[in-house]
Amino acid sequence: AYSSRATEVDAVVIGAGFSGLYMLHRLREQGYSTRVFDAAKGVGGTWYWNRYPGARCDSESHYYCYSFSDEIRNEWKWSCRYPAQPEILDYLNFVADRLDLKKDIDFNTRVTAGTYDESLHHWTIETDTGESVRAKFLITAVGNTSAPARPNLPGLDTFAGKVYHTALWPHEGVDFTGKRVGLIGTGSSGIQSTPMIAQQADHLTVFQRTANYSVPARNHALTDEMRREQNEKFAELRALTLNSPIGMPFELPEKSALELSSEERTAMLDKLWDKGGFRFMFTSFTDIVTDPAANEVVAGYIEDKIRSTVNDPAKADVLCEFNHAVGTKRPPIDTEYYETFNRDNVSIVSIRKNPIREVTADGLTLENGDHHELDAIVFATGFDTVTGSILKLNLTGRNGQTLADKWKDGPRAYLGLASEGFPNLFMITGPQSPAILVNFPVCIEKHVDWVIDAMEHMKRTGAVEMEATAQDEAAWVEKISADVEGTLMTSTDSWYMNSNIPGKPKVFTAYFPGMPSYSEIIDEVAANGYPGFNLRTHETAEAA
Ligand code: NA7
Repeated sequence: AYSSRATEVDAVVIGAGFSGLYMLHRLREQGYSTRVFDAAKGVGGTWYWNRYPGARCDSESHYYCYSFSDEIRNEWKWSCRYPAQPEILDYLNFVADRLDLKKDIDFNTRVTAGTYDESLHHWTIETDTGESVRAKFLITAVGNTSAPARPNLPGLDTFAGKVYHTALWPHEGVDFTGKRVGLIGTGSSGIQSTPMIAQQADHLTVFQRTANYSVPARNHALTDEMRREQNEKFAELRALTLNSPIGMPFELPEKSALELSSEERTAMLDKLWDKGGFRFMFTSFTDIVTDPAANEVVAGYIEDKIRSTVNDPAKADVLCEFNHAVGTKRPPIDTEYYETFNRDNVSIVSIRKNPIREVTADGLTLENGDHHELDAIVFATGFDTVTGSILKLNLTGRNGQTLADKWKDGPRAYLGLASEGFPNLFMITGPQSPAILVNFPVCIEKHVDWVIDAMEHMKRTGAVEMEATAQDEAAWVEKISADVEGTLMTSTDSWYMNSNIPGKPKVFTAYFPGMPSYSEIIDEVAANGYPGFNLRTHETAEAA
């Protein structure tokens, strides 16, 4: 099939998830010849790989989807408030088929390198299928949680049982019946899969390094009536979405937790706890991640809920062994996570002060010598987030500089979209954009549309090269850190802080003030002829 494909195109897009699919659609609409590569066998990105039991979206279905097409929105019916992974994957397949996108995607194909040629102004993209493709533009649509990370536990290769990672889950599923399962990690993936694995396994032991603060999702089926209402209110909800820092159609919080009496606070939190999901964190108070006292109010409330849910005080103690401020790591939402610890076949082990020393043939041993016999180990240990998936592409820009080298002290991405030294490279949901703090489709659509506008601008003005300036990029990088200074976000090791994996430089990796002000900034850049970028024609490029 490859021989029929063009080896010189306008654009190469890497990734066929939410970002890559919409990017391909827009590029094609504008008449750019495009090739898309994805290592998976199908579309879906994150939703292709993360097939662990319980995997589901934490944004509600009616806004965790594309907004660009009324037809697509009207034709698709979500079954519930928070759809599970198979349904989201079905949706992305539906969109890809509806727009006839798959014919331009090379599946089973991993990009192994990309190199910019300064004299010819194009990228050469190499793949593990031996292809080499030239493109004027290289667009990464590789997501932020796409490079699974697994700690190198000594002895893991001697383990006689099965080893899984939530993000690399076998497509045929896993049957844990009769098995003693150890699950490492209590982020969203661990918290979603724990209740499901517990229902099947003979025994489940959750190994927790960091106690998390989870809030009930309160998932439910959607009735026709509910869907009709969501559709009728689409414009109103969309306006709320675009006005929201996190890109969700929520009313913004108005008051500091500290302005309210203790009864008022509790009443507010009770109401939101019952509603479920992200509203609890994001519509309660204005100052949860800026004021330690406000933070303590919310953390204390969650702790009370955990202690009143979990019957065994010893288990509750472990689940409440908090060592970070609530909201400074990605907040999980759950379906019966804490309730699951009331089952006799589920235990929780703190590995914070007593880490895993080694894996043996029949289980794992902690530092203090405690040994846990296991038939299977599930790593819910997350990802080399944000930069991992981009750096894996082995990109080399101007003057032979690699992106890995340029980003050795942390990502440097002007507007979260481009990087100096890497002309005509655009990153959808790139580092230092708000993406990881925002309902992804909102940021994705914004980025894709912005990139298309930039390419159209180049076409109109005869530019062949668009490159961020070192100066404006430096100012942006500085702003990213300055914006979170003084907040609690910097107080924790988290993947927001690039510090979930040993050895990565600890820097905040997102634009913090939220989607609306970010959109304003990048819209203004577009409206003003792209200040902060050098736009070169053939002639000026040669002169430079
Ligand atoms: P996360 O949120 O990064 O969670 C990973 C979890 O694994 C977290 O509890 C980590 O503890 C734990 N972890 C990581 N490495 C280790 C080692 N070496 N030993 C013990 N425990 C470890 O990943 P998820 O897959 O849950 O979620 C990723 C995103 O997907 C999520 O934010 C949503 O956007 C959906 P730590 O907190 O680092 O101490």
